[in-house]
Amino acid sequence: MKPDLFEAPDYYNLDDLLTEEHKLVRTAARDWVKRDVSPIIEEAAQKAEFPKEIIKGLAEIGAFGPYIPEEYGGAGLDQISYGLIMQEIERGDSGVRSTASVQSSLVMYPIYKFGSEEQRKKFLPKLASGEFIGCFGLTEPDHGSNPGGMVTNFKDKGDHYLLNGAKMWISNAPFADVAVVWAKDESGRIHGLLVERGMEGFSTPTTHNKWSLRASATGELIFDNVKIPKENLLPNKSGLGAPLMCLDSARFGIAWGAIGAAMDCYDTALRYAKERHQFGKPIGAFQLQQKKLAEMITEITKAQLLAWRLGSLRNEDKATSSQISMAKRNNVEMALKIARESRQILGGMGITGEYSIMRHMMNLESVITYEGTHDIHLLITGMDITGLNAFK
Ligand code: TGC
Ligand code: FAD
Repeated sequence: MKPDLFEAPDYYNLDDLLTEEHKLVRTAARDWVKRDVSPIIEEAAQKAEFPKEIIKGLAEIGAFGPYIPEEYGGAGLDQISYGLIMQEIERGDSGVRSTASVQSSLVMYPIYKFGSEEQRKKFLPKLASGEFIGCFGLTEPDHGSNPGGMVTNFKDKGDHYLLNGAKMWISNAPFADVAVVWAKDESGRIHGLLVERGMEGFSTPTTHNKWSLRASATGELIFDNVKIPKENLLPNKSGLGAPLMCLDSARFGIAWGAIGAAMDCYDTALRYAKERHQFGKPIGAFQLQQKKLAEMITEITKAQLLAWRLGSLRNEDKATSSQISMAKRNNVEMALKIARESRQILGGMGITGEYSIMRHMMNLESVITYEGTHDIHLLITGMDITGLNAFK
């Protein structure tokens, strides 16, 4: 793979909106991605292996629990810092950002928000340091966009719960130490349970043959009469709203992360367009290529503004779920379109692993599907503005 020459575009001087702390956090993440992710990520993706050696670095840049309070091992940062970290990581690879998103927003967040003090103390510091890796089991083979229909269930057996069912498409599952699993009790109410590796009847087979997010490990969670100690139930919230609150946080991170992937594709294509000559001049001198590049930077700038404003609203605890859906949907589609256009600018070279663009493009096909598909987020916006529910 070519050396990482990335230079971040900032067409509207958005850095002026950031604090010194935001810039420091971003620089740490950006430098780490250049040093420790870029040199190894292409090979990891080609081999379809999660590069476990980066876990320590992810913890060191604050990517595991950026906004979780420091007393539990988190970085105690604000939402814009969290977004910037996700942006920089996804600039390297969406699969690496996936690992960080799941750990932070889908595992640490529910334990922090809905867990007991004992659960917080037992799990959060180890998750923050990367000693433990977590995963989040919501999706099932027959219930993806409609998680409320889940059939995974648990029964109260007096001194423990008995968990049965299966989850599918679970990021980090093959090597996770702890899974936050959403399951129905005997009355059909959804609860979160902490399922630990080694519990009898719990297995995590790997999902193979992915053309997307190849550097992220995906698997199933299978529960065959798993005995769950009662102290492993998250006590402080139940109902579908609990996992959906976690998704709000992760979707926000994706809205920023997708900008990173788009920036990397744009920056690569811009450099290539200035260096590659055809018909006696740089291809960047042709109007058709300039149109592509000009539209890309316009869309990146709009996405940056959307993400920044959403981060400010989240810092004030004012962002709605529908606003988060709009940003996730817009920014991921923007990144996917930019990846496709950038790949064309590189001609044949664009399909090789010499450049990051094709990997980003394939990764983004998952990003536009997980955490709520492109269609689902449109319907959430539709419901918000009309007051009419298209799901029911
Ligand atoms: P609905 O009846 O509308 O709502 C059920 C309850 O939840 C409340 N609620 C929310 N609460 C917090 N945050 C939100 N965003 C919420 N949205 C809804 C709602 O008020 C209600 O509360 P209550 O007290 O009245 O019961 O639910 P529904 O069944 O009609 O579904 C709505 C829909 C379709 C929007 C929702 O199911 C949905 O978002 N579906 C998409 C599923 C999804 O995103 N799955 C993601 C799986 S995890 C993943 O992909 C991780 S990838 C990680 C990586 O690698 O980065
Ligand atoms: P379906 O829900 O079957 O959707 C199929 C199609 O139908 C889509 O185009 C969808 O938009 C459309 N559709 C569905 N309902 C409607 C409707 N009402 N109106 C119009 N169109 C509709 N899940 C987890 O729980 N944890 C994870 O860590 C996790 N990681 C993932 C990692 C990867 C790589 C992938 C690919 C997925 C992951 N997922 C995870 C699952 C992901 O959230 C689901 O794939 C996603 O929610 C869509 O569900 P589905 O694949 O079952 O598709």
